[in-house]
Amino acid sequence: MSLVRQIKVNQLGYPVDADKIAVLTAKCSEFEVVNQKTKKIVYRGELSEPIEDQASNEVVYHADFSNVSDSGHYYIQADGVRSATFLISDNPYFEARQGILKAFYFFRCGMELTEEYAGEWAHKACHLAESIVFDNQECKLDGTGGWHDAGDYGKYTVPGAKAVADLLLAYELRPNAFNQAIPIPETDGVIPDILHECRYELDWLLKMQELETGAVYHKLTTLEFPGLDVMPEDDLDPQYLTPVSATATGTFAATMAMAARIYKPFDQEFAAVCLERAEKAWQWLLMNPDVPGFKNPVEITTGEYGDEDDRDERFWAAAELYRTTGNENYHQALIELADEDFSKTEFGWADMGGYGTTAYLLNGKALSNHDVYQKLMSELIHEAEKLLNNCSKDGYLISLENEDYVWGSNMGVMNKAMTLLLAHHFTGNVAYKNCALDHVHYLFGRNALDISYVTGFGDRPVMEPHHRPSVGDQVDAPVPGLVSGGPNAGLQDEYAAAHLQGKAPAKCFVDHEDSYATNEVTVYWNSPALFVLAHF
Ligand code: G3I
Ligand code: 9MR
Ligand code: ZN
Repeated sequence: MSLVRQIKVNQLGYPVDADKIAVLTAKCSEFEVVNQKTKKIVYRGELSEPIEDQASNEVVYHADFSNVSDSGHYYIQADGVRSATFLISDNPYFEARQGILKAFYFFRCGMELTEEYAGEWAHKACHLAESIVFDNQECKLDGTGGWHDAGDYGKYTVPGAKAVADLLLAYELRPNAFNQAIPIPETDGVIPDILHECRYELDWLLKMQELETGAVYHKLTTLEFPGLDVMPEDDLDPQYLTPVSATATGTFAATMAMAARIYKPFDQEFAAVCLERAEKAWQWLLMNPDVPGFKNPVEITTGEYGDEDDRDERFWAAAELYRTTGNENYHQALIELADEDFSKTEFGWADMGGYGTTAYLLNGKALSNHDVYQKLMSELIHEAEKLLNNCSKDGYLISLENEDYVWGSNMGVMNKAMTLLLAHHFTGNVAYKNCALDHVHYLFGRNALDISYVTGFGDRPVMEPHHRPSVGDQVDAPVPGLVSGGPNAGLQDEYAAAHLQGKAPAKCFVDHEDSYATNEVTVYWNSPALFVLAHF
């Protein structure tokens, strides 16, 4: 990695009307904002008082240049050091937003990615063989399609459902952010590309449901991970449909209920199938109230996505089914679950209560139980207030606490921004939205490592993600638009353990292909980033 610059900015830039702050790790008397083209100094300012940043264990200073609001390219200089060149414009994140959505196309399994759409990252169709049902190995089913999970080629129901849900929610709340073609092969100018892209995953998710019972297979992977340089089409080991789980079935019911609602204006037939399947999954959940959390069979060593608590997934499913159908049975189920003690504000692959809360609140006060509505709203606001307060103490202005720098911390960064944006949606309090934007600045470079955590975007982006196609192809640049996991103090891979010992949490990251615990990519780290960017 190149030397970390002492002036950190969002390497993409800042919206014209937004607050604009750079973070400096060196003290200096004043800073200057320079117009890149004219070389003219357009603003001079003084640094803030020193701020002790816990997460990076550094003293930092803020340079506030919010007053600069003419569109253009700029950089900041102070005492002979300078920042990246960045853009101030009305729409500085447009390309990144398109790229982060396009990344889902690059994650596609089971079809050729042609040069027309994939450019130099084109590759042949992969994982076309029938899948073996692990518990009944005579039985083989079609499991083709969908998105690969991550840097590996597994397809897992729960994280796949989180990814689709973020995209569908982004579309529901911000349809105008998806007016323009990406383009992808299905682009038709009628159905927005984001819905075409989600359909690719939804069609696969439908294949994960056991038709006789309504339950949903937890995952579909090979027994072991393939080598890191294996291209998808060369990964020919048999793939297995593992036993079903309640978390998979719950998230399936929830996303299918969402899809039934959102696709209805475009494709009634598909919407009806989604609803029927969602209700079938719900019936299974009702008949199976006590299900142990999913455990990998001993022969299978790929990702587990284990989760002992399925109440949040049931809560989410009940909320979406109620919102889509208006059926009081789902409402009653939701009311009962809302009383139980689990987080109602999280958006992770393990804790999904936030989606249930969002669906219930979006459904509106009139159709809700007064007490439950108030309770969920106040929990969401309470969480947003906590995040706001965290940001005010953080040198890089984000809401993560030291213990949040875990595997996939960038999902945490974007999930928290999502929480703030939803709180803004329901209250109109712009402080929440501004704070969400600070999380975007962190993702694109205003962080302790001066790195953009999104491949292909920013002047110092991640270049060596733990992503098999990026490692295995002959192309120097990684597949673009991928959100890397980010700093992880857990150091759970050998490379991180060997190179990052003793570092502060926010610096436990290495842009190396072997570091899967810090530098892998996944669909469900991309998806909350897309939700967030749809707001700016
Ligand atoms: O939340 C706890 C925290 O309370 C605790 O203090 C901390 C200590 O390390 O751990 C935190 O939990 C971590 C958890 O991620 C947070 O989501 C676990 O240690 C960590 O092991 C766990 O990592 C998961 C990883 O799989 C290993 O199971 C990641 O969330 C998950 O995103 C990742 O998913 C993998 C798939 O298995 C396979 N495909 C690639 C994908 C991405 O790497
Ligand atoms: O590539 C795998 C990655 O997708 C997973 O997140 C990670 C943790 O489950 O495991 C990676 O695979 C590694 C395996 O666990 C250990 N041997 C090296 C593999 C990386 O090539
Ligand atoms: Zn594949």
